[in-house]
Amino acid sequence: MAVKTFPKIDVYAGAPEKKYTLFMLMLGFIALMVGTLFGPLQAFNYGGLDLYPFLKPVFQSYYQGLTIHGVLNAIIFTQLFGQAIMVYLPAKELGLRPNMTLAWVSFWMALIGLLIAALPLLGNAASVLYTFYPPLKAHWAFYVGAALFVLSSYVSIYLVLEMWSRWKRANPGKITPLATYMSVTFWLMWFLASLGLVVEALFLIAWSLGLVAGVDPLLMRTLFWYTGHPIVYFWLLPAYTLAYVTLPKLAGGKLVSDPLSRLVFLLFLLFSVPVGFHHQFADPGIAPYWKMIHTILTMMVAVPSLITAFTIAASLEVAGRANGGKGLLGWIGALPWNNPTVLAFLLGFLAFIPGGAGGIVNASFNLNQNIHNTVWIPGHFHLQVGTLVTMAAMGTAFWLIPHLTGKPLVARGMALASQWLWFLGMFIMTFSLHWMGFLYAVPRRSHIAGSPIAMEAYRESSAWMVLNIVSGVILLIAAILFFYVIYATALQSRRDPERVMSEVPFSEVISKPEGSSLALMTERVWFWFGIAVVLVVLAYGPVLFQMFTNMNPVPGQRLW
Ligand code: HEM
Ligand SMILES: [Cu+2]
Repeated sequence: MAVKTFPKIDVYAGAPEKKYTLFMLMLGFIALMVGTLFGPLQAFNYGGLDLYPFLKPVFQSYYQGLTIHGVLNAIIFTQLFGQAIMVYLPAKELGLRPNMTLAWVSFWMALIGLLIAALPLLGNAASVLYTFYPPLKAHWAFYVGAALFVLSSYVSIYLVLEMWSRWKRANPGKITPLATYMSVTFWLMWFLASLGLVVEALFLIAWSLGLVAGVDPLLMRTLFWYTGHPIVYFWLLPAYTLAYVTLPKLAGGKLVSDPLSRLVFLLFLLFSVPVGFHHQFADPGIAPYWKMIHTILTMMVAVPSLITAFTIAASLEVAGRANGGKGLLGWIGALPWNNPTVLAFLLGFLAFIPGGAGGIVNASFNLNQNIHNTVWIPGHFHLQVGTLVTMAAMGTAFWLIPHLTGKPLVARGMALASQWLWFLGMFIMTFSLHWMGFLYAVPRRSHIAGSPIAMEAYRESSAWMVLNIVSGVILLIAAILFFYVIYATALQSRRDPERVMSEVPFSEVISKPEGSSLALMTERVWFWFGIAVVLVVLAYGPVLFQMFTNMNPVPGQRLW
């Protein structure tokens, strides 16, 4: 393959959506890099090692760092990745261009919102963690910036629905192609899911500007978790989409079933939202009856992930056998483990098994009391978002950045090493956090290394603490390797002209949608969206009505 330097060619002239996708993606990775910076320091904290006094000139507290970590990693990075992938994939699949003016509007809304929110974050005026529960009260710019950032995703919803309807008009009676179907249901789910946060933001902005004297903490938490659970599916589904529509091909096989994959996304549309009380099992003012209903609905939303486990595993087995793997487990060894993208997904899904199991524990109403607000919880979700979602994004970057820019991946060995180390570090850290939370009730969100009393109280968990330090070191190295690889790839001046032309690696499927009654049923997207709305109204309506009609606003506090 010829690798030449083409300094003057505008490679994006014929494909402006590539530039948009690259910008969204790289902005997301910049957020991830800054947010991740604090990760190892937090792991050291839970190992009894306190490096925060050294940060003092710039960062004022553990909690300021933790807010930046949560906001940049879990809100900013994840959303930008979704806005990149879930617009670009349908565009390529349908062969259509999104409305580029609006695409750039969404980019600028995200960037400006991010910058507005960053000022109070960096100035220690919004150290309220990424859940920003009232009555903790941040600077207004934090809420306004965050709101603008989230509203940017509404433009993405429009972009995809508009491309979809353009395609439908040109292809009457045809079944929506798979990646587009996933993207459409994903964005509709997000629209429904985000409404809680939008309403909460109206309250918080009015409050932080002094227009109202107080807000009701219970109502705010309920609105927050209305969005707060489905937001994790908003993080997860781009990774699933990539696992369905690209991973089988990258691994050398085919997706086993297209209709079943649609069903998974339909189930997420239906059940992602009406489950938020599983974050409020310990809250007063919500009847146990309602908590039980949300428990059952939460178990329903585990089903599409179980189907995913089978579908992806079967597709990988097809790939392994196509590559010559024999016997019960031989196909596993025959997968292309030396492909950094495939490696990232394989390891990410491996972590997802204990991650999912822990999630079922969390959701099991009274079991939740054992682990609620302990470090078990960050142990759990670093397997999900910190490992699977993040590794899916990192792995995808390894082919997507070359695909978008025409620049070949540099330091492939480092890319592979970064994924092994990230997986290993996360595995060790989450293992120890789970046990520290479960066995010793070590609280999450606590600067324990800075408190001799806490260190004394949790002395018995010191063996697990050592593991946290080890994991922090490993993850720091993993992060340095990964960010080196992607910036060195994106910033080099070499371009490989053939790669600019390369296709998105869409998988072929074994069981096709044509002629499938399941696929036809799932195609009635607006009908199912209506059902999703009804479910939400049933699961939230009565409780929210009661809360809105019995508000107890309290004044804000700044305790930092
Ligand atoms: C180098 C990698 C990372 C390390 C070592 C790390 C470590 C930690 C630790 C120890 C905590 C618990 C802090 C506490 O409760 O006081 C935490 C919290 C958190 N992490 Fe990470 N993390 C890493 C990467 C990530 C990534 C990639 C994401 C998401 C994409 C993420 C999302 C979060 C979130 C949402 C919290 C909760 C913040 C809160 O409780 O307010 N982390 N992290
Ligand atoms: Cu949840």
